[in-house]
Amino acid sequence: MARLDPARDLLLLIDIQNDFCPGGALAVADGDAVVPLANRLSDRFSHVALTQDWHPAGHASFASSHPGAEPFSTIPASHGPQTLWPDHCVQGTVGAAFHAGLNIDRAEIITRKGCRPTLDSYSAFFENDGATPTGLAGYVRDRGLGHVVMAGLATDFCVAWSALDARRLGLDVSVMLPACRAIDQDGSLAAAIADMTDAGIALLDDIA
Ligand code: VGL
Ligand code: ZN
Repeated sequence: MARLDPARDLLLLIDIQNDFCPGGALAVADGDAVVPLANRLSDRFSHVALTQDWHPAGHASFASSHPGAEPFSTIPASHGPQTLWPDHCVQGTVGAAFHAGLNIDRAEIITRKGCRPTLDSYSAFFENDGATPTGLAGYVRDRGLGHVVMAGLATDFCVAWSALDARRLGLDVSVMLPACRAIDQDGSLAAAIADMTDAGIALLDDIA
């Protein structure tokens, strides 16, 4: 496993947006606690990238788009089961904005995802069909980055899916767990931790 090298590694901060913080539409418990840690990491890394969940109104992942469906229920989609969420991170809304305390000034690139009306995207690299690229893999490859260090929201969805895709792309991946918070729905956090461990992702307990 690659050692952390903040001069060469990419820090990828996932979805640190108002809707995933307390008071937001899809609030993650204690989600805003990651902000100071993310800022400390940003100060240290030479390369910083951000993702922003960025859905059009009426997105297919919203329960409100499926008459009679409850948030947090699951429906079949062509690429597998899709969890239905409360409306969140609608393009241009306050909920979709980065947390006001997050230092975004050092970001080299901001990848917006989940922009296609009928396709969700947890991962920073591929939408939920596992095939449609967001473009971030091209950035990582073209910039010659080999190790991605991740933090953000939510551990068990967008962080885990991004980390697993990064491994599939052949990258070394570390996840800074203290700078992540989970939705933890029906054991989803334990499952995500197990999947990341099995994939050879380094789960780090302090941001050293
Ligand atoms: C996320 C559910 C729906 C996340 C985004 O950022 O983890 N989760 N959209
Ligand atoms: Zn979303």
